Amino acid sequence: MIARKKSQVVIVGLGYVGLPLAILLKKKGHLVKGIVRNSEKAKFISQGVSPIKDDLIKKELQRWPIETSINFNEVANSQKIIICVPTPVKKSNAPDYQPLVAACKKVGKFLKRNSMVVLESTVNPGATEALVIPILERESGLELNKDFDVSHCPERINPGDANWNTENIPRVVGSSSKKGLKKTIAFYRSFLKGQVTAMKSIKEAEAVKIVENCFRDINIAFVNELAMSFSKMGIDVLSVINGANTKPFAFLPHFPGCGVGGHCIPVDPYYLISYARKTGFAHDFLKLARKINNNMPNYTVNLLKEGLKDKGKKIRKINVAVLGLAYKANIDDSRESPAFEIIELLNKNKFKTVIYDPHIPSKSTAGSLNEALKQSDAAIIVTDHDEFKRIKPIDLMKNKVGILIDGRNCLNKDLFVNSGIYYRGIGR
Ligand code: SAJ
Repeated sequence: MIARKKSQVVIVGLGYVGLPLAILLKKKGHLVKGIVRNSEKAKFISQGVSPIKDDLIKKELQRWPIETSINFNEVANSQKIIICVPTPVKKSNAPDYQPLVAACKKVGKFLKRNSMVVLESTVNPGATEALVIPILERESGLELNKDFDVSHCPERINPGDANWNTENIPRVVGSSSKKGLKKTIAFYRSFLKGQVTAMKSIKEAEAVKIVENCFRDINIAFVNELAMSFSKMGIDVLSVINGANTKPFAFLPHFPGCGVGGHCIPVDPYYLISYARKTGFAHDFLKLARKINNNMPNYTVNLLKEGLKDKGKKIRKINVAVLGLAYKANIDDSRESPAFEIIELLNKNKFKTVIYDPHIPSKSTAGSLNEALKQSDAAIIVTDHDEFKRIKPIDLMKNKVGILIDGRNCLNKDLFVNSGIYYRGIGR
């Protein structure tokens, strides 16, 4: 039986979502073309050089290089176009759809009849129908559901996760028509191992992703508030959360920290807040959770100031080692990381900062942990990288670092307190 020639798939945006997706499709025998904004990045990816530091992606891309360019004309040679461009927020926390609008305009220009366009980027409920589809119709002169279909299959990539990946993460799909839904689900099921679930509409698929991440943000805010409250009661919040987690049902542990970073959790709630506002609804609870989480960098710096006061030290001429820039452990992604606000607050308070992140040497001002500690009187752990979890009291004592603020509660408090080091965690 002659194997059916797999049609070409174009992936617009080869970042932490689009690149693993392109590699997987190529591995499964699809003809794949990538489109990016930067010609140098296009050259590297075509040569099998990954712009993403992830070791697995690096290895796989070497084996399956993706032909990539900055031209959208490849859309004209493909019937499947998957859009994976960033959807950040502006300084005002309003959604920034500029990259998405630009991509849709260029896809529309080359869109052909019988095409399937899938949006994987995270957007607020209603955005695909209000923004993406009108641009595609206007630029292509084609008619939705007659000449082309549009679906939303929200990305669920978890950077740095060794267990869940593009191939096995379950997905949901919402489409502009029953025909489009059937086609899109069949396509995704042809290369994914994870379950693909049909939603009743595009809006439902958009809402699923936003709800997943709002759920996480409010639960983190809950434990951050507990941490600030229990700290005044002399209760170790980490021990209480772990105690509550012995309940085998109806409890999902989250952990307090010096802030909530990344391109998803601190961003996605604003998508829902801003869209709901347009429909006349105020998400007070989501806004309060964002306010609590956004205040954690300030709370963390105040713990340091309290420590200095307790030890009778003046703030002036105090050097602080800021350990970690990445928004979560063992990755090199610092988007929306609380580290930047902590550094800004330290500088505003006249502290001098020494920055070290083993995964982001380019933005570090010290070349090693010991070099950072040697120059410092105090240290704040912002990211629980494995290297920092191995810090021992002696590492601080030999460098005369007398104060440790553990912004990720990743060290054994008693070990440091019993060594005479002033230790404060978040809620312990
Ligand atoms: N954080 C806390 N306390 C927690 C969990 C996280 O303070 O209990 C902080 C982290 O330090 C980090 C931020 O929140 O700064 C985000 O952490 P995250 O583990 O949620 O990491 P992300 O942003 O990579 O989240 C992704 C999300 N995946 C997608 O959006 C597709 C999210 O939906 C997943 O729940 C999350 O991975 C996961 O479960 O690891």
